[in-house]
Amino acid sequence: MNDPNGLVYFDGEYHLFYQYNPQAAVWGPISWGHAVSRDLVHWENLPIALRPDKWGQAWSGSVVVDWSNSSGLGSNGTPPLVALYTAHNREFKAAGLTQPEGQHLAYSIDRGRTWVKYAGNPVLPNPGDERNFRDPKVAWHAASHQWVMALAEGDHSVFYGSPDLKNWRYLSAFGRSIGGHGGAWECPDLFPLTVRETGETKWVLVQSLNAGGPNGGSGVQYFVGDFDGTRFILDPQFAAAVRKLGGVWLDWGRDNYAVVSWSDVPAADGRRIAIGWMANWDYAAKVPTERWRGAMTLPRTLDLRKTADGYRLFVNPVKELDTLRGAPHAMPAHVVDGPLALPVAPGAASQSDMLLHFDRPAGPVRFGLIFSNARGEEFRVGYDDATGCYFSDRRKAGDRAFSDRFAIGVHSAPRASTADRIDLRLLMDASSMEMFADGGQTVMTETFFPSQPFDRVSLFSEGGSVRFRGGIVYPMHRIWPTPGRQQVEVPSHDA
Ligand code: DQQ
Repeated sequence: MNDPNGLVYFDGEYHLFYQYNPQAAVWGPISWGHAVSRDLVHWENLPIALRPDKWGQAWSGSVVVDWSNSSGLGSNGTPPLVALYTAHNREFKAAGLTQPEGQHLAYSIDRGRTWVKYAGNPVLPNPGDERNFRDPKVAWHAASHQWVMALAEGDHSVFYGSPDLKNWRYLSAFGRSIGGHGGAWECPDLFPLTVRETGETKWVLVQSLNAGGPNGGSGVQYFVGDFDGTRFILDPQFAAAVRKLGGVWLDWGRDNYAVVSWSDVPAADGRRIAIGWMANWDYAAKVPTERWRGAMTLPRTLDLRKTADGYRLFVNPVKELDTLRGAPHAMPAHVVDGPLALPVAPGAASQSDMLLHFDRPAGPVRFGLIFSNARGEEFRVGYDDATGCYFSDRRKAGDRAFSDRFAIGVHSAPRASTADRIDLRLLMDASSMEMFADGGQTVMTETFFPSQPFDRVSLFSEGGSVRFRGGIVYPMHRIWPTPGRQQVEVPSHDA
């Protein structure tokens, strides 16, 4: 599996479609896999939703609830779920097309269980000169009374508008003049958020980039500004930050891509909830998992805050995950000088939710946590006051011979907060770590492949001591009733 697709909330269910090759555990002829959840924690697998057809593979896209039946595709008062996705055709010349990619529509009137491809496809044909023209993300824009589609096109994004999801007209482009963004833009997501400090509404454009990510390979940046129904206008202070930093990143780790958010989450909920693919195109096809490759991150909330540096997203795991917590293990305050083993519950080193607090050290001290096992494999994560960066280090964390690019191993993220206290939340899950620092201001997602589970955790410091102010470790329960349960599907193609 790769990108999450078609994230929509409808009738009590969060839908997660995703790029899926049912034939092999490497990227290949792509369908839309499908899972649903009522709580963002437990997921149920459903049959494949969209399969390749004569127009090509079913590449990334989005789903909306067409509440007013603007498309006319609903029936008996049931609003249709409408998917817009990219058909990617490898044999496009033989098929009489000038380019491989165009935008297609499919709809469902049975809660996303079965899908009908629209007879009038493609609804947005390739303009003829764009090889990379894909990943439609659609939302209703109330102020201009139209559907707006964000679409990736080469090294920038474009916006299209529609009254009915079937007829699309070009609105504008964004990103051509942004410096330092040489890779391919993919999977844009445009949505409004209320700024917590000021109450104003700002627009966020989340934008995947491959290559050009902050620690190499693919990565996800974002932009903050205004959207007037035609154009996305970048906030000037944010533009300056993009120029200065070479990008403002949603996640600084190596393993988070194609992040998109759920549409149609009830307004009363008030959350913008997103999920990403936990991998990097640098090595995604080679990771040493068995029978499968690819996983999603945990679902995360995106909050827009006004900081001293301007508008920034704060990213945190959804609160529903707290329901998986086992008995808390409190860790007392301590001065850390060298390694200090932490007594945690069995299993907690490799499957846990950890909340840890430190004083910012007075000198250039490097400190954090070491997860390790009896084979001498270890994964490190922490903060280095000499560089002002969070870091992760997976150089000794197990198998890395499968890819030269995976083996680079040490990744860093500049700390955004200037607070005297350093707050870390780490979610460990066997072969992944998701770090949310300083209330979600700096985020890193990393994968690693130890030959046996990490079963020890230590605090460590180098170059001086650091005051650990204490913390809590929760072992996390499994979400699956039986280990390793898998759904087997027989692949086929639509006519
Ligand atoms: N993956 C999809 C494309 C998208 C890319 C193909 C991003 O639609 O641009 O699997 O990971």
